[in-house]
Amino acid sequence: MNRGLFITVEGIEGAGKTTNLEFVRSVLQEQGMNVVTTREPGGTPLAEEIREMLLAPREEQVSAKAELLMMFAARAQHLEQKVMPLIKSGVHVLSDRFTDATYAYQGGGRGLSWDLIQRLENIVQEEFRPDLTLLLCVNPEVGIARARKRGALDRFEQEKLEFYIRVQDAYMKRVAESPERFCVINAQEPLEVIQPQIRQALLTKLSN
Ligand code: T5A
Repeated sequence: MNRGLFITVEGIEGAGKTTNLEFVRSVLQEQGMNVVTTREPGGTPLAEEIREMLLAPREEQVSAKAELLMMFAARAQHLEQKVMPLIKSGVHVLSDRFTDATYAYQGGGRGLSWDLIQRLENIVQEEFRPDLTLLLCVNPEVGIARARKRGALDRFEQEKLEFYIRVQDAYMKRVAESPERFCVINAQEPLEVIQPQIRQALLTKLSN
């Protein structure tokens, strides 16, 4: 049996990941692919509990290393209990965020070293990496304004603009490191403009 593909969607707050996830799923299903969607941090009951701890605003300063380890704890659980069994059974998995977000937020945003993240990535994931990543890019000011319209802010949404600029820069560094894996979309345009572009980019990558 062929192994399923692991496809991830990335971008800063308000880039439109959640909005476009269903669209991406529909494009893949049109191609006859059996797709399950999931998200990080989260995706299993325990990993969702870790997500709640990570996102809750709190008085106590959260150590960047504690945050990093919690992201990877949630990821280890998600991979072992959900993602890998699906992929091994031939199902394609589409995830709202994965380890590129760790490089972007804990690396770019919090200033932890690429090397530290890479070591944890190797421990938790071994050789496993996404087959394809859709990166939705928006100007951080636009993304934050979109996300803030929704009301109560989580711990990451309370960061300053400079934080998201560093996050966005770190995403672009990831693209430069493995350009063959990424589809980069300018997500600043309205959905009716960007969704045909997403469709085309996905179909091109999948046919390669
Ligand atoms: N995190 C995560 C880490 O720090 N390290 C990690 O390793 C991982 C995995 C998770 C948080 O955890 C952090 C990053 C995050 O801060 P999350 O809920 O996954 O949180 O991510 P958020 O980015 O907070 O999710 P958002 O919902 O804010 O962003 P989305 O999903 O990109 O945006 P979406 O689709 O909800 O859209 C936001 C609003 O914009 C509108 C939508 O209608 C919606 O109202 N919109 C558009 N409007 C106009 N034109 C477009 N093209 C639009 N696209 C969307």
